[in-house]
Amino acid sequence: MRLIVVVALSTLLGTSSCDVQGVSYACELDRDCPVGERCVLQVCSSTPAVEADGGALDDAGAGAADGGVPDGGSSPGDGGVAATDAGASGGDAGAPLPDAGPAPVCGDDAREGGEQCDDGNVVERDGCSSACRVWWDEAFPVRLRVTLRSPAAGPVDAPVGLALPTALFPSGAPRDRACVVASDQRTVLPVEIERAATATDEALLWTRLVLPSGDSELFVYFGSDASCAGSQGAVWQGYAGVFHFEGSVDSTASIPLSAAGTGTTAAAAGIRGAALDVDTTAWPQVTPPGALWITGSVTLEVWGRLSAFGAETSWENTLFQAAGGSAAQAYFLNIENSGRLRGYWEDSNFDALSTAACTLALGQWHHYVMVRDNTADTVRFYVDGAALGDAIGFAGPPSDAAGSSSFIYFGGNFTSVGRRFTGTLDEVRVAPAALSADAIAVSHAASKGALVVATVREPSL
Ligand SMILES: [Ca+2]
Ligand SMILES: [Ca+2]
Ligand SMILES: [Ca+2]
Repeated sequence: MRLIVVVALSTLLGTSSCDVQGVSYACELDRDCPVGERCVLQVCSSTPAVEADGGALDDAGAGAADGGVPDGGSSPGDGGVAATDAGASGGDAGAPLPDAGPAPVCGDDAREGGEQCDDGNVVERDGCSSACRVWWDEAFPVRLRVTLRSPAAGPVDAPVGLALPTALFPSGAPRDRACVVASDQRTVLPVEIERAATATDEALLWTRLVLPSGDSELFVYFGSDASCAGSQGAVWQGYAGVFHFEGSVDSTASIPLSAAGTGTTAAAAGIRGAALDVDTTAWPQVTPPGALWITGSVTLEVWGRLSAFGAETSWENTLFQAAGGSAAQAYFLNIENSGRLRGYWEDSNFDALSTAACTLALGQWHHYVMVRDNTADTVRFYVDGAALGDAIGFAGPPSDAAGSSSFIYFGGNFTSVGRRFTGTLDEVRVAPAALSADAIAVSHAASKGALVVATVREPSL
């Protein structure tokens, strides 16, 4: 019953900003909240009225919250919530008393009792759930609170990769669906399920948002039959092709991918999920190249892990080659044994090495990028999210459209065995635009899982 006094006093004081109906306030600790409220799931809440009477907490002493009014057990002054007085403490000597006050009603536009919010309705997905929780949709019993940390200096509209450990899924819940929701508990973000969780392995998801600089949060809801999948195009908007090499979802742009050469590519462990082992006899190709044949601005990205250095002394370790037939090459990128990236195209015959080199060692994953900016007339190279040397100017872009037998090779080279890539390739992307340095830093971090600094299951296990 003392708790009733707590609630009444809090109301009397009337100074709590948390008392504003339909609005909740973030907190880390109880001390961040007004008197009478506690920090529950990082939101100020008057939930302690319910916590009570286990009798172990606020009831122990003569705290100010008790108002000094002894509860003799005979007064009908219970203005509040029923059923909170069942505990042994607090001096309830007599028989249980009838609670005169009404139980909280969710949807009455008044925040009461344990309600985290009350927006005047019992509608889901509007920031305050049908159970008056700061929760997107009560149909989903579990969510993950994901804290992201962007390495970029400013906001970046970028795909963000998430990995959800199988152990976090509710028992028996579908593992092949999830909804990703922004921190406002309203905005549903695009989602692509790269790989559904299995009994023994994590789920891999991609979403897309304008990622602010520094820390931010998003939520992944799961445990329901409802599905938010099917918006892959939105996740990869602005890309001509994205290849995860993950079974049936190896290309988000539905670009047919096949093996070129005389051998076969083999599935392997990648920087994220599965990848492809390639060698001098087999590598993935796209034929015809379709939207991947780009003569304008372009960004080429690939994760590669060399298992053997190229056999030649120049032009080794091809990452991309867009060539073939009667068409001149639209782009070409390799990582030389020296650790320099080389870019090339025709007919203006651009051929340049990065002005700096990285340290290239066998067995290590690296993220290689070339950006051709046809507005600035420059080429920029990146390794592992950072610029490799200076921008390099060029005189003119490639001029040929794709020919009837043109192709895109990842790791392959049609002129020389010794120039091919031997190792593993993963997460290949081609965008018909000159992506910014920030976007490339985010892409690098997103693929290797480095954007996520914390994943908390709510409710906890
Ligand atoms: Ca209410
Ligand atoms: Ca609502
Ligand atoms: Ca992969």
